[in-house]
Amino acid sequence: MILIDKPPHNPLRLTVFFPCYNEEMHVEQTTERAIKACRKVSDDFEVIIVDDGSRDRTPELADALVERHPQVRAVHNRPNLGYGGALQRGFREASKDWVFYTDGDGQFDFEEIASLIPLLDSCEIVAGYRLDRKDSAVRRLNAWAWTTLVNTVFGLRVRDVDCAFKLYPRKLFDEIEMHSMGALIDAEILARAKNLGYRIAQVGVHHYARDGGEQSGANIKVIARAFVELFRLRRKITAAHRARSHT
Ligand SMILES: Nc1nc2c(ncn2[C@@H]2O[C@H](COP(=O)(O)OP(=O)(O)OP(=O)(O)O)[C@@H](O)[C@H]2O)c(=O)[nH]1
Ligand SMILES: [Mg+2]
Repeated sequence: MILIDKPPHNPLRLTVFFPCYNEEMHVEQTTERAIKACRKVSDDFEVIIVDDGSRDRTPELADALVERHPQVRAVHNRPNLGYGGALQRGFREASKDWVFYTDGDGQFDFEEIASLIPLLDSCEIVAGYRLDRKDSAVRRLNAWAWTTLVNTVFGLRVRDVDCAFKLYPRKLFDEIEMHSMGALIDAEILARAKNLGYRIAQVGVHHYARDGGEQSGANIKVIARAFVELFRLRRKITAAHRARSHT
């Protein structure tokens, strides 16, 4: 077994970030909820709003939140880099030992971070899975097929690969490269972490219907891009694994 040198989780030094693309309806409430939940689990935390090239009022609202809350930072991708580009930015900007992300549109409950932390006693990564996913039957079926495909291709055993509710040790992001700019980003991080020997625990979390704003997660372009990236990524990861085994 590979032993990972992981930072302490008691006390928990925590970065929480969430990507926002045209989330003017949600960014304020999401930030307030993030701060409230962080206060309950950490004395040393930061909240990062990753504005991904939004064209609505998200950027100004995010900058105003920074003025109001000393724990909050805002970073702006210009132009929009896509979901994967937004997550990459959040992981690269994180400065605390542990980094948690979720969506910026209120579909998850930050308070459930507390249920991830005890699992760090026995693993290095905690991935959520949606207990009662509030999406259409077609999207749920697609997500099941996608998770099955990703698990098969990368030898993973995750229940809900794209669930935006995960906690990682920040040092992982010094050890891996990230290339996915689209929806494949979750699979890429988990697959690369697994190859380095990181252990993944899983916990059920609640999921809420999106209450407005722009819906785009089921966009056909997003799905097509994820498929193309999946097979490219498999080639890259296999090559990286071979190179490591020869050194
Ligand atoms: N769609 C999309 N979301 C982005 C992008 N960059 C950041 N995000 C954020 O990523 C999060 C997830 O995107 P969502 O569009 O909510 O995806 P989803 O939850 O699968 O699907 P719906 O909410 O049903 O559209 C949200 O907080 C978005 O604001 C981007 O380029 N496209
Ligand atoms: Mg959403």
